[in-house]
Amino acid sequence: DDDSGDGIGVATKTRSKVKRPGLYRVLLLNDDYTPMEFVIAVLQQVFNKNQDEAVSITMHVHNHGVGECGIFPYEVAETKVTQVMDAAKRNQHPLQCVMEKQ
Ligand code: NFA
Repeated sequence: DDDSGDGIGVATKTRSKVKRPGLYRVLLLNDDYTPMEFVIAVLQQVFNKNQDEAVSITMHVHNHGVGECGIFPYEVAETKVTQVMDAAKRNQHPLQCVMEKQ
């Protein structure tokens, strides 16, 4: 920057703008093998859904191929995706969980 105003300075520009994390939608993807009961349990344990909400989301994913579990700041979304993928791997289910910028 030309901070001194002498016309000399590298071409950089500092920004005072605050860095906000942005929101991410966490999605579950359907597959033919993961048991319904496992998906319902994951939705209750990772996404704090009650039984009715968990069943509703599970059936939506089952019938439509994809469904939303929630919308979170980047690091929260990333943690939840990891928790789902780790639980699926531990139990040898092919369940997939992804995040996308809102
Ligand atoms: N389609 C799976 C089955 O019929 C259930 C399922 C629902 C899997 C939602 C993944 C996500 N067992």
